[in-house]
Order: sequence, then structure tokens, then C-alpha cells
Amino acid sequence: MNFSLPSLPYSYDALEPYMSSQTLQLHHGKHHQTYVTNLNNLIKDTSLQDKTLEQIVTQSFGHTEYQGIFNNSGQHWNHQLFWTSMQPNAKSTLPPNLEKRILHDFGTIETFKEAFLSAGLTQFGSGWCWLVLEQETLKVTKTPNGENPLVHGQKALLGCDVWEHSYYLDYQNRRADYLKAFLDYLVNWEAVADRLQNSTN
Ligand code: MN3
Repeated sequence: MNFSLPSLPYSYDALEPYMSSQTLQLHHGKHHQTYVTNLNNLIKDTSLQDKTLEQIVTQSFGHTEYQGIFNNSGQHWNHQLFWTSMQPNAKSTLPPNLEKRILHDFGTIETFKEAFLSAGLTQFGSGWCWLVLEQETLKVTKTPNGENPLVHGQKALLGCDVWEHSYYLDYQNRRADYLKAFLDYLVNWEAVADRLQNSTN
């Protein structure tokens, strides 16, 4: 299988001023493209070359000899979720099914947002913070580098990239400001609610 860089579901300047065109061009056009190119090169002539992306991620995880394949396949998977977790002119209101579950598992929307922000802020170095469904419970988690909820048996509903390449041009070292802008102005809550719906069917 040969993987390719998916097109963004919006233009490079569509998320301004919260995520600049320059950041998206580099992040999608260079960083994500590099993960895809590396992945295709690394799986060639290995036992993983005909597997699906999800199989490659889960089957390479924890195996030293497949570390490079894991890093690049994980990042390809993570970025696909990340791009489709955002939208221009995002609404701040949550769809009823998602709001209900968040209130049930976190108490308030604010408590959930604070937990998500805290996970992103305390992820030391590069990584991701997530809203996941584990069994029947919503949880906020964080992972280093290219690791993701898939390898922990969780369903990823929302993921935010906290590698410096994701925010440094727009926010410099202010990761908290980036995470706040992501939660308040960029998240496509309809997409998150759809993932929840599909995970509980
Ligand atoms: Mn990235």
C-alpha cells in the first residue's frame, strides 16, 4: 500500500488568525508530507507493506526494529485526525449528544476544557493531547511524539498537536494560548460528535 498526503478540507488561510497560512503550509505541506514519504519508504519490502494504516500503527508499536515505521505511521494517522478536527468559523456550541456525554463524565464543559488544556501544557516536549472514549467513558489523555489512543485501545474523538511546529510561528512559546485558541475557535465539534456517535453504535 502506498499512502498519500490527504488534502485539507479547507484552504491554507482559512483558519486565520488562529492558525496562520504559513503554519499550515509548513505543517501540512512539509511536516505531514515528510511523514507520508518516510512511511512509504520504510514499509517497502517489509511484512507491513500491505497492511492498513491502523494495522501498521498498532503492529509496529513497541517494537524497536519498527520504531521508524511507528513514528511515521502514527504521525500520519494523528495528522489526518487533527486536520479533520478543525474548521473555519467553528461554532462554540457542542452538539447535544457530545455535550451530554461531556457533562456526564467531566461535570462541566469548562472542566473538560481545563483538563484538555492542562494535558497539552504538561506534555513535556513533543506530543499530543486527546479526548478519547475508553470503554464507555470519556477521558482526556496525552501521548509523547507520534503515540496515539489507537495503541491504547481507545477511540480518539479529538486530538491536538502540541509539537512546536504546530504553534511556534503563531504563538512562539505560548502553548497555552495556542491550546485556548484551538478549543475556542478551531475545533469542529460536529466532527467530534460524529466520532462519538460512530464509536458508540
Ligand atoms: Mn504536526
